[in-house]
Amino acid sequence: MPETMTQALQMSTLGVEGEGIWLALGTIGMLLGMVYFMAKGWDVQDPEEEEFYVITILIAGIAAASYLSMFFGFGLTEVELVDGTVLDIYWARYADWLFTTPLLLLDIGLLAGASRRDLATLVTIDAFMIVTGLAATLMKIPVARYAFWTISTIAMLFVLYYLVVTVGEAAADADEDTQSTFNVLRNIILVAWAIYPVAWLVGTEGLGLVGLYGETLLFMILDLFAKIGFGFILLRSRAIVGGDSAPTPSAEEATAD
Ligand SMILES: *C/C=C(C)/C=C/C=C(C)/C=C/C1=C(C)CCCC1(C)C
Repeated sequence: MPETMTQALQMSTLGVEGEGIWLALGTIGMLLGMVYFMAKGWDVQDPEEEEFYVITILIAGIAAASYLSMFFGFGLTEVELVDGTVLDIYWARYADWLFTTPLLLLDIGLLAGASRRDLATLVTIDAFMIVTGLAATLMKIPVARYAFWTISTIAMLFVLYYLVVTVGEAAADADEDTQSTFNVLRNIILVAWAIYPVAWLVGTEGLGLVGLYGETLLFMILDLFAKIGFGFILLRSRAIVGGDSAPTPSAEEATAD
């Protein structure tokens, strides 16, 4: 094989620091999760229960596509800072998160029986968090990067607060199954999500204490936990079965205001 082709192949399969192995594992993990959720939901008839399957399968599918694109080096770009430092950035993550984080919040919000207004607020602040996070990632001036990181992190604290307090209030009216599933999923979000800004800060986008190899591994573990682990617990729960076990958003809305 001509040398340039070999190099191109190595670039696309191993990544910059050999992190391609984690991107491959991430792709496989997301695909396995997606296939499992599809198989499990195959003959679900209940429309409410079906909704949770559709959302959760979509989350795994979007993440699988994003991981595959990063594995092939497509989702990778270089950002040159004003001091000449060049950062290797996997921007495809942010495209993934822009869709998957609102869908995760939709899953837990629908489970809790939150009102449509509360769901809309939560999703809006969340999208703001990802967009400002992407801005932090693409800025050329270091101080601007940290300024946007701070804005994004504040938005994340709002999302987590809103989830615990407002969505938590809606969940408190639900049956026992729903409440206990909500508590587990809420804790997964509280723990996993809070690590993302730290990973950014210590990783290549921030202080560079951890290289691309370690950072990609960390994000892969977090992504699988926050999406597949989350989906596994949600879809195995009896709480998602419709009828009187989970209040619908519209029923909740009628009593909430
Ligand atoms: C499946 C993917 C998930 C659950 C991703 C969550 C991502 C975040 C909570 C990211 C947060 C960030 C900040 C709060 C600061 C700026 C950098 C980000 C985007 C990593």
